[in-house]
Amino acid sequence: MTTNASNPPASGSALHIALLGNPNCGKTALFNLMTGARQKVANYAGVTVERKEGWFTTPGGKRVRMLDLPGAYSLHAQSMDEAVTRDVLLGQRAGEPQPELIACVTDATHLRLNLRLVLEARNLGLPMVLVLNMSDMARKQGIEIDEAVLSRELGVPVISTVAVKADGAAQLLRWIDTDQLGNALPSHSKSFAGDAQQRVLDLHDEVRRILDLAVRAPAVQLARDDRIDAIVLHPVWGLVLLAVLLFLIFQAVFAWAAVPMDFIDATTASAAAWLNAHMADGPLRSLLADGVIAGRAA
Ligand SMILES: Nc1nc2c(ncn2[C@@H]2O[C@H](COP(=O)(O)OP(=O)(O)OP(=O)(O)O)[C@@H](O)[C@H]2O)c(=O)[nH]1
Ligand SMILES: [Mg+2]
Repeated sequence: MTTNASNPPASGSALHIALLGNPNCGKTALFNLMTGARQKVANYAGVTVERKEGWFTTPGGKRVRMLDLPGAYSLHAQSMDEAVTRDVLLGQRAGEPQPELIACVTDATHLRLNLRLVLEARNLGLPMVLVLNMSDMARKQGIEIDEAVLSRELGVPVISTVAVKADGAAQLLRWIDTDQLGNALPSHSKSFAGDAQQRVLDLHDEVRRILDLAVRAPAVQLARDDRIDAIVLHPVWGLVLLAVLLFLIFQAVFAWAAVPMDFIDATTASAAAWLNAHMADGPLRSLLADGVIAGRAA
């Protein structure tokens, strides 16, 4: 599908921004808010992953091309969506220019989860701004984020947005108008090497350190997050939990699904039998019993 309100500006004549972020943090809402109807939606070549590009001119007259990247939890890709996102950011996807600025969008009410991707993205060495989206929800929940401290600790500019409010991207637009890309080059970074488990633990420690300095959340939420982290990140209990979840998924697909399947089989068989008993033989009965009912059951 293609929506088109005018033609996109030629590559090179506009600032090329990519929206990166965890699934559900509000990237598409922000993308829609900023680009309006000036969008082109297609698939990335050779994969069934949606590619959304849009364009707009800022109040200060800067032309922008914006890419709404598929949601990702990590740049160490586990899914096709994450692989596309990683490749675009690295400039390794054919026909796709490397973005000039990453707008790393986070759900401000779930920074503990969202900052892991931010820390990974910072290591790419591209200009980057951290977007604290859902800042309305964070305020309502009593979460106080010190943007200056967060910016100092991450080494990138920090901007708040509310993607579901008409002027919710005003701060981001102002930043694009007034700031230089050079100011968004991460002033420092930290690499997270080692095996997957060590990397997750190191990321978790760094996120915790930064949040301790920059965020004050109601004690109840912190205690709850700590309890969850203590279990899912535990070297033994985390693996046990994963095994239990995989077992439950397996059971749901292969055992529990038999109950509704048997029910559907029995219902359709009795409906077909009822039709056979109550309708005169002929093409209509065959159509209903062998076509419509049997077809619904298949
Ligand atoms: N209150 C509030 N809701 C928001 C905000 N931004 C997004 N939402 C809502 O959050 C939900 C998820 O937003 P999306 O834009 O679909 O999230 P996404 O990051 O594109 O998700 P994926 O495409 O799955 O990666 C939607 O219901 C939005 O309306 C915000 O700033 N404040
Ligand atoms: Mg989206």
